[in-house]
Amino acid sequence: MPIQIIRTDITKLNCDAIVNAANNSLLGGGGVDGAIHRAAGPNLLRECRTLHGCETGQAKITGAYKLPCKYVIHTVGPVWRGGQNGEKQLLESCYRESLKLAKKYECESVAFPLISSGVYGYPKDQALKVAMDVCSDFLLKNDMLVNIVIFDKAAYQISEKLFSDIRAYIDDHYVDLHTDSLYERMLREQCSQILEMDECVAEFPKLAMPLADSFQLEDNKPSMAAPMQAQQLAPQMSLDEKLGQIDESFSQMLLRKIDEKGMTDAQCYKKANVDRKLFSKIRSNVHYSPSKTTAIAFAIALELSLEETKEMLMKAGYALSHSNKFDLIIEYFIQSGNYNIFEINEALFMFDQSLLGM
Ligand code: AR6
Repeated sequence: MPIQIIRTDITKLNCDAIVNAANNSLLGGGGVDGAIHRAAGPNLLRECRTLHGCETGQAKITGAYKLPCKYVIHTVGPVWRGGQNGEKQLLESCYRESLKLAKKYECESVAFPLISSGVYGYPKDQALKVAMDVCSDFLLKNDMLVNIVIFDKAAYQISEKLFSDIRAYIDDHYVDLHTDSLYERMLREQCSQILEMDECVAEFPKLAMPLADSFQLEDNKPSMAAPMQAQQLAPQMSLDEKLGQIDESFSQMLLRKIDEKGMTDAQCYKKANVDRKLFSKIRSNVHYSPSKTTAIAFAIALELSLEETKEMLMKAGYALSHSNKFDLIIEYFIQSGNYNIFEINEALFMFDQSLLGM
């Protein structure tokens, strides 16, 4: 199952376990710890007293009392002291140990705050990267829905360079749209070719027909590769004939590409941040219509070029346009050869767009 980045108050989440960014005493404090204890009520503190604290990088589990979840996993993140004092390893351990406990208690869903990134001062972008890396690693071998909760977006930034590169890409291509986009140019060129051909047929029908004939196959069916003008000139096909020529579907293309790339199904859907059940539905239904975010997630997992991505999207009935930020961000990442879905999702999140996968 996939990772979701969500912006909410973790105490409101109705998943199997939420993780608390606690301190070594496990006896409560400020930040998310304070919020969890307030929402759970005094019985949580009573149980925490029986645990006799917790080492940094380790985790312990309790009931959730008045919280909507079933369990609270308490973990103690490192205090940031410049990054050269084992902070990263300790923070990784917090996520790993918490996930281990969640698995042991058969949790199907878990939610993490960005541990250490508040009072303990761990830089938020680096804290998020650690969370993403450890959780995605865990999900390669385990099934669980992992929520990473970002509480205060204002304080959280993806790297400034990435942010400004994406910003610049969006700005450049919005300009494109207002002047002369590739799509508009192609459309105009095609229209003028058809117009030219129509005029030609009207004025010199005998000259035009051999050209059209050269694109005919037996039974008067036009070749799929024949240019549009010739298809226009071919005799009308019946609906049955047209349906007989139906193109490869999204699902068929996806499975073909998985084979071509030498991936297993699991490698692909995990890399796409897509749920196993959803993948099975796509696999078993040739005509499955995925959401646009799911279709793009697969294109990213398969590391398709921009052209291939567009082809795959078209099969699901979608396009990438230059008139919305979401599409431009996707295009930016593909053009830069960056197929890290979690980084793409961080960027989409920063620009208030829907995330990939699921
Ligand atoms: N829901 C989700 N995330 C939250 C919430 C919430 N309700 N409240 C805060 N955050 P912090 P730490 C985010 O300071 O850095 C406590 O006093 C917050 O924006 O809670 O690990 C403990 O007792 C930040 O990104 O935890 C320890 O003494 C993240 O949660 C110490 O703080 C973690 O911030 C632990 O410090």
